[in-house]
Amino acid sequence: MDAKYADVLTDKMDEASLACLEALDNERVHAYVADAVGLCRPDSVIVCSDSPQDRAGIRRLAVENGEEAPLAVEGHTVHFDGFHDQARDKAATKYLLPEGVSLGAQLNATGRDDGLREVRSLLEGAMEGKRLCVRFFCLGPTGSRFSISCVQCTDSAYVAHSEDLLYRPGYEQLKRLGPDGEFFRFLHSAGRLDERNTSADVDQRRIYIDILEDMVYSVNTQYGGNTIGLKKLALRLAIRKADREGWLAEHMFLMGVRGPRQRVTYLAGAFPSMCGKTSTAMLPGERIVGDDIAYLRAIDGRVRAVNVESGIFGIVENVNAHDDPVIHDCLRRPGEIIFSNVLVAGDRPYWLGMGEEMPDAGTNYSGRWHAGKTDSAGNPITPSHHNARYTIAIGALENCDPHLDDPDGVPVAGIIYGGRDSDTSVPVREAFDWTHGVITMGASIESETTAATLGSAGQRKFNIMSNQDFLAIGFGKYIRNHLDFAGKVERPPLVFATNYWLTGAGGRWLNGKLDKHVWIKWTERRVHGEVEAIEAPTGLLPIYEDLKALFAAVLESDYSRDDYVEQFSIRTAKNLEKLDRLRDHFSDMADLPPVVAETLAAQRRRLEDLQAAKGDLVSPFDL
Ligand code: SPV
Ligand code: MN
Repeated sequence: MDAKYADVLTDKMDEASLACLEALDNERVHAYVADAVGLCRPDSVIVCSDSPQDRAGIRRLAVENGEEAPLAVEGHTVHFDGFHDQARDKAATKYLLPEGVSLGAQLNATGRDDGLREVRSLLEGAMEGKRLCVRFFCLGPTGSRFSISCVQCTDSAYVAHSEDLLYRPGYEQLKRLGPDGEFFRFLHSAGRLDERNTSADVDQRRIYIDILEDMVYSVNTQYGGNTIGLKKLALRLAIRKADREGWLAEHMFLMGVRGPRQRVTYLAGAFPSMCGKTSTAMLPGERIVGDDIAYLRAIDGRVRAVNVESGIFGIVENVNAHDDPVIHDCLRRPGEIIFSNVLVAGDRPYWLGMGEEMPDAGTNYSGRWHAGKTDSAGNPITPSHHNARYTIAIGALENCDPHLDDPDGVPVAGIIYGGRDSDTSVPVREAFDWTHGVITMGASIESETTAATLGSAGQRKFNIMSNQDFLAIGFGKYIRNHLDFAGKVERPPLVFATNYWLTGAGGRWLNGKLDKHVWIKWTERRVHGEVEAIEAPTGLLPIYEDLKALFAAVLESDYSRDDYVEQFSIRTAKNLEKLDRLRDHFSDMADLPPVVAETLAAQRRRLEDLQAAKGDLVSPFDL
């Protein structure tokens, strides 16, 4: 190691850590760690390899630091984030733009020089009295064309521990890459801690993404979505890399769906946060590859995809034995699990919708909690936070797909776009073709907001491919990349749109939570051309008899004709209103190809013709 880095580092770490760092023949890694240490001034530094001992050390440190506390079941711990630090902070997340670069008006950005000065001054001395952990991970399977190496420096052992569960170890991978190996970098400090060990200065929370250096800074926050660098922060960097290299980095689950004759068909699905993405990926009897982020590449004429992660940072609310049996079972067994922002009583975790009675007192994200406790504005404090989560390795699930770590990924036969839409779209439909699907389904996802980000829930917002929060390139360019992607393969995946959230009169849900399993099975049958469909203005709809047969086979339930008509009637007026809203959504996007406007205009004509002929609500039997 060059003397100028060794000077900064030698006094801070033991011989094992120093040797671990020196064994990486990559000057940029040394420079990065030395810069982080010089800036944040930790008391000590620990450098972790992929060894089980080093990983166990991080787990112990999280408890010693008081960032996690053991629970009654072996391997389970709980972590709390601060009261005002419970979700992704979109307003404080900004791209640092070099002079002369623009990402379009929609992206939250600030000048690079000023931004760096600001965030680095917040990080200055932020680790005094603390230990900095240096960790190496790999996005995607190791030893694969999908792999991206990452180096994380954080003063939070909770963050480092979470990453251990969520990502593949990457020390050996980076070592193999040699002196020129490229990597993403993350520097995080929880900042000054209060008496509960949570970030004290959340009003000074900053998450800044330096696109020039593939580096992310995060300070004065602990919530995973703001701090687990490899998650959405890396996704932002990966979207830029994918744009440069001609592949796609997506906010998608990946799952293998079983069909007749032992067949397994792989589907990817993009849903905004809290819209049923994880529970779809974990449907009982199917096989999960991933629940949150996927990279898709055209390889030998086919779309192949990997799970970028190897664990799940999932929402625990409403996980119960009836609706999500696979994960519910896993959350009760001994094994490594971090629960965050749940209610803890008698060393047991409790969450809303778990199907058990809640204790009326315990510890939660507000500290000591009792039923009826209110916040400073007089609003009730829920026992567990709506965005409370669990962190596990996917391998802990009984239905983990055997190809999880396959360096070539899995072949993707269908892509599903989901959203939270109470009044417009049918529960499932198929696009006429790739272009129709990308434009009217993926790029047009409109979803009601949830507790996964700060701000009020329940407002209708567009969310391009469910990836809009993370887009680091112009929206128009991103949509164009999707359209062009089909040209790289012989047969693009079929495209579907689902909506689990449709309501009828009086706001009543039209579907049960398990119905999604039928929609997913229907898409699998369509991929193989085994069921026919009905042509509607917005896409292809299932035929009643096929759904009836699937409801009987999958859920052992009777699907009535009335339910079908109510759920699959085309709401022409509502769909036309959505097209009006879409006009604004697309209006200020630069770089959109003309096919976008043409496709939307054709959809409008079809809807207007149907409305003129048959009215505002048209039964699928009248199409
Ligand atoms: C999401 O909100 O989409 C998540 C969790 O998957 S976070 O890490 O906050 O992005
Ligand atoms: Mn997500």
